[in-house]
Amino acid sequence: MTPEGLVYRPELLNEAEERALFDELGRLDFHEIRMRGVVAKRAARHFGVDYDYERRSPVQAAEPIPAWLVPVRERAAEFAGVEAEELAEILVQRYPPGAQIGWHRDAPAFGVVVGISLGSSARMRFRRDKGGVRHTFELELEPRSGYILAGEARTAWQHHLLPAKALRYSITFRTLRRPGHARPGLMAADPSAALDHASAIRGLLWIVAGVLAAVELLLNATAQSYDVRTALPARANAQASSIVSSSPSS
Ligand SMILES: O=C(O)CCC(=O)C(=O)O
Repeated sequence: MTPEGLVYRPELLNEAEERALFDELGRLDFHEIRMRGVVAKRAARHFGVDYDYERRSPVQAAEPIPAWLVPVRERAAEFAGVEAEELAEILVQRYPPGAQIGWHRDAPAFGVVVGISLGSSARMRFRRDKGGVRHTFELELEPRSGYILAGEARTAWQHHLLPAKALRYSITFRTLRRPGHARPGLMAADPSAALDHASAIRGLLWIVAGVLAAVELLLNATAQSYDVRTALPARANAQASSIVSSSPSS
């Protein structure tokens, strides 16, 4: 089952473009990725918007996009049908042999994801549980290829990459799910925003239901200890009725 919203395009870049990018990437100073105290084998660099791996959230004001990435972002934007500026977050990752990325969905603050692969090919796996059934899908990310994660591929499916066999680089562009950063048409086509609102409302309803249930329990407990008609404690009411029943009838 192919995830809805997943688009794959081989040869998004040509070989000359890949070679030029490889030179730039070879000069780039990559930063370590640390999650819960563990340093990942792959390394990263963020442009446009920074990212906090511990909190899984974007942080504004990262380094500006370098000139050599501008045409690549334009190509990615053209591929995804968005304006280049909408691809506000750019993540460049270096996967040495053996480096991988675990199962995850991209942070909800991001919208559409466009990925570009360079160097070694990589196997990207998808999984989703629906109606008690596990669905899976696999995609070979060839060098110079591009992919889009939108719709369910972005929100309902998780993905991960198997360990790289040789050096691989990926450049990932992401829109931000904030008004003014994503085109209205794209936001409408991406159901993940609506899904997030729906789950927030569902969560709120569960809290309200919980509070109501607690109030009902409290009222029941109060009604059991007190005679609601006389507001006397139940024991006092029992004593009162036994006094009434034991008194001689006239
Ligand atoms: O390297 C890739 O193409 C995938 C990157 C990815 O899944 C991520 O950074 O969330």
